[in-house]
Amino acid sequence: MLLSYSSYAAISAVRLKPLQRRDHAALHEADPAGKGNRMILIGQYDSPFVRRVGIALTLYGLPFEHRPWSTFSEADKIRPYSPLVRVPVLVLVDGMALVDSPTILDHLDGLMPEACRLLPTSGHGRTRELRICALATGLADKAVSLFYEHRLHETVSPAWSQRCRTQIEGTAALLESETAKRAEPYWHGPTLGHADIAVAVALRFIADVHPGLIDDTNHPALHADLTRAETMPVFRMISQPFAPPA
Ligand SMILES: N[C@@H](CCC(=O)N[C@@H](CS)C(=O)NCC(=O)O)C(=O)O
Repeated sequence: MLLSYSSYAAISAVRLKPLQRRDHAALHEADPAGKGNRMILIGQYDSPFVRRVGIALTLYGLPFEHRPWSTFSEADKIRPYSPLVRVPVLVLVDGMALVDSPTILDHLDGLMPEACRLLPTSGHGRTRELRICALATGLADKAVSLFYEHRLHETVSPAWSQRCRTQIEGTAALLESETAKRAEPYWHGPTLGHADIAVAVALRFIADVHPGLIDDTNHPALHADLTRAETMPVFRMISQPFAPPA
């Protein structure tokens, strides 16, 4: 999928200051036909890891081409870019292929002026947000692991399955208690940041893949954050119903 510049501009305008919007327009002017100079994001948006990268690219207004390849049925297309055959993969304009969502986001943050980054550049605020990102991506990792256990193993291990469930429930409880205590509207302060995105995409993935595992009534603060995120244009645009591997 190739998104038009106007789609990016409309969405990124929500959070970028006027000077930064002009910078993005200039970036587009340099490549008006959209040929070359465009990063490629590999992976489907039903993956919480791919989705958080797609959302960040869109909020940053960075033009990219999306190749929604499946890690199972289209593994041969992904392998030349990454022998790990995991997504996301972000192919940079010089051809270097980055893997692992935190590494990819670190690179994208570095392309942006400090004032509009989705993560503080230093200090306690950065550590606090990175901790939430790590808890949220850990939650998503365990949810993926639990899914594969049931989908791909002929004999499911009850011990592993229960271990994943306990890890998911415990981490959700921790995130709920910290979210309920949070003084500001987002982990990033007054605006959305990487931690908010990471939590929302993990919760949405778990709701789709393991319905009822994180029950809304026992996690009202997380549920409110997820509902707010999923109504934002960028979350609606960078989204895909869960498609189990064929
Ligand atoms: N730590 C990685 C996790 C990526 C990941 O687990 N991706 C899954 C899709 S949700 C995948 O590619 N699975 C295929 C496999 O592991 O072989 C990240 O943050 O990017």
